[in-house]
Amino acid sequence: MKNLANQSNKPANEAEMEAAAAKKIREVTLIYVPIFIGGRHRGAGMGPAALRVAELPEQIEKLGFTVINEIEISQPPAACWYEEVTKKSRCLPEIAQVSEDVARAVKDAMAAGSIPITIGGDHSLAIGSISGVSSYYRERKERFGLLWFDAHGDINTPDTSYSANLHGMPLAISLGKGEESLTQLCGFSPKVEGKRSVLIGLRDVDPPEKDLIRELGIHAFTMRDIDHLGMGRLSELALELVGKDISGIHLSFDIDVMDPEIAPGVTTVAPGGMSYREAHLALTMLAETGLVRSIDFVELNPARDIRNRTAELAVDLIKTSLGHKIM
Ligand SMILES: [Mn+2]
Repeated sequence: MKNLANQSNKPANEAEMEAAAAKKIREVTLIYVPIFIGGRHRGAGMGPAALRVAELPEQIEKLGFTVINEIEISQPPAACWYEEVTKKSRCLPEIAQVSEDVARAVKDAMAAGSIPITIGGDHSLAIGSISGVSSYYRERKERFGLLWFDAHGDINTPDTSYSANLHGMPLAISLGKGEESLTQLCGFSPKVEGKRSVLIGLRDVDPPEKDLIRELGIHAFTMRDIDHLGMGRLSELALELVGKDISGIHLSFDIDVMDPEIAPGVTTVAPGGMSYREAHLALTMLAETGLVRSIDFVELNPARDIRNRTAELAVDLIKTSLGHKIM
């Protein structure tokens, strides 16, 4: 005879998952930010166009979401980018301007009840998107966690950066370290705490970045950890570490975390990256929490891509982040 008690008592996490799915937001705002002045290759500016060629909005709608708005935030004239680098942060006022615009757009999209997906462009746009996300939760006296997929630490400061490129600094800035005009965006700092921040996929980290990761108490999983633990176990750990007392998770996904064999269309190539299956498993498990409330997808560089393959991969990964499943 069947155990009826077991049938009515679903495992707690399954019940929680169903509840999360029931209240799931079904609206998306796409915020295109074709910015390249935070990095060192113009091609990053073509990322949004390549994702539209790969039918990003249409694919999102096929999942049952409504794209309620598509916004483009353009970067100021890029004269700063051609000047000889004499400062510690290249194009600082220009990026501060873009960050302010991105922060406002992201916060407005969340307040309107949609999931903002900010499409890069280089990773400096996360300075703005995380500011917008953080302002949104701050006004509601709620907390959020940060999952940052990247081959690199992105946690340099003006004093440690070799290149002065701001796309190597957005995580540091979000945690309150760096140029004041950026850390103080929206009038407060830090935007997120180290203990609620998890880095995944690291394999190219500068020595001062390692020090700052430790100092700020950020949870960091390298490719070695992925190989050793497996992505399933690692994702469970990451989702525990990001916090229990949070209302949402911000996903900041740098496409260079993927192995360059399958994602050649990036600026800062680092061999030995995540496989197609590892990335989809991590993002599926993240989506199953029902907590994904805001997303960045950055650093696609179509000038380095092969037949838009990396853009198509990015569209697949965005769909999985929104909850697309095999079954
Ligand atoms: Mn990055």
